Amino acid sequence: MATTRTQVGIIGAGPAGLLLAQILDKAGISSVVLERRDRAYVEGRIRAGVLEQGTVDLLDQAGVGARCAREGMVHKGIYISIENDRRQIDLEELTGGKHVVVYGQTEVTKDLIAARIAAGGDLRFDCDAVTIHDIESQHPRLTYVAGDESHEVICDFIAGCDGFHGVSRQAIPASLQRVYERVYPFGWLGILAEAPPVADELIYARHSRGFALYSMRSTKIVRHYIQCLPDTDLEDWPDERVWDELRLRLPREDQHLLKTGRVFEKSVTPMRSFVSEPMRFGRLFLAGDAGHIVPPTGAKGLNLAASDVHYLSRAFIAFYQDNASAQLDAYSDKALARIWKAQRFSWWMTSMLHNFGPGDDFDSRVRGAELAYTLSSRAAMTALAENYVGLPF
Ligand code: RFL
Ligand code: PHB
Repeated sequence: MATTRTQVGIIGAGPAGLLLAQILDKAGISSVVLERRDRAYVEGRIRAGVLEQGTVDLLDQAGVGARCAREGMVHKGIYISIENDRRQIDLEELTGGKHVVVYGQTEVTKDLIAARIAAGGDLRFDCDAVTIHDIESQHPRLTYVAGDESHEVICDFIAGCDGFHGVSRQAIPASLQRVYERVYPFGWLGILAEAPPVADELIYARHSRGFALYSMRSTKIVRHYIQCLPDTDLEDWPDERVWDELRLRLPREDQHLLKTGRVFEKSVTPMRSFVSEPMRFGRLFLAGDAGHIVPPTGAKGLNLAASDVHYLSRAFIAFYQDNASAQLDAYSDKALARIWKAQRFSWWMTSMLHNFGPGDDFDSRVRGAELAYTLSSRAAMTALAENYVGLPF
């Protein structure tokens, strides 16, 4: 068995794990990142697209913000459409100058991996059967298998950054865990395609046929989504059918602007809200999707991973620099306070914008009225804008 010693053992090389390793490294704290998949898989995974300013600032502070600053697209507003009629929410005007940046999570991940490798960081791909041991002791351990060899990493702390399907959350005894969950009766069918964006900003569309979102990755690549059934078979959705549906749900004035193009990715994402409390057990700390999931309507998942990492990295730095563990003790409560606000916002956006299907007539009218009210009231629009650009860390 090959043994390594480190200060923080990190499970998962998604944005949470990589960013944590990068920030700790800047503060002189050692870490080992163990990732189940190979590098190409991790770098190819298509996910989020909207970064809050706080996330962009954190990437900057971690020394990985340069490409995002060059290539990221600043979005000063969003459009919301109701049955083909669109309205603008001017984020900058409503929030006193704040905006979001459209820059793919795939690119964030590539930038972080390149930075970890350039810094000589210990980042290990293809780690099978990662297992957590002795989390209630002073020296928890991680074991895993790579090729034919067994490995062991002895740490001071473990950061569980292994996403919703990882092993970290399962290491917390069920009797000490409280889970809050809502599964929605729909998913999103998403495409990436070679086509110009429909509009200058993202369009969130409520429509009787179902929700649609018109997003982008660059001036040449679009990322569009349509609401679908959670068990949708992609075989039933040839590209033409997706484009037709996207056109029908667009604001009237934009319908002639929808350009089709080669679709090079198509997938279905189920929608859920999920929180597991607390986010700490012994010397194990959860961060990102390992502890919580939001439906993507509010664009909050990646940004929450970033705010968790901000709190957790500060707590580790206080521990190693000042021998103070108060911030580690406060981590779970502090992170959860922000997580629940983002949960509320994501649930609210999801409920106002989606079609919940038959048998829901009263609630559907109330949600429609809520959206119409939100768009008619400066106070309500300000609340939406404030949450969309991101609450402070
Ligand atoms: P990740 O990205 O899932 O990374 C976890 C990593 O852990 C690895 N892993 C393991 N490694 C070792 N051993 C094991 N047993 C392991 N099990 C898992 C995995 O391979 C992976 O590399 O979690 P992290 O780092 O917490 O990051 C969270 C974000 O990825 C997620 O919240 C966002 O993608 C959510 N999200 C969005 N967030 C936003 O902020 N803005 C958006 O616009 C946005 N849009 C989206 C989204 C998520 C989507 N999908 C596909 C769920 C749009 C979609 C469609
Ligand atoms: C995306 O571009 O993938 C995206 C944008 C906004 C969202 C969710 C996803 O709310």
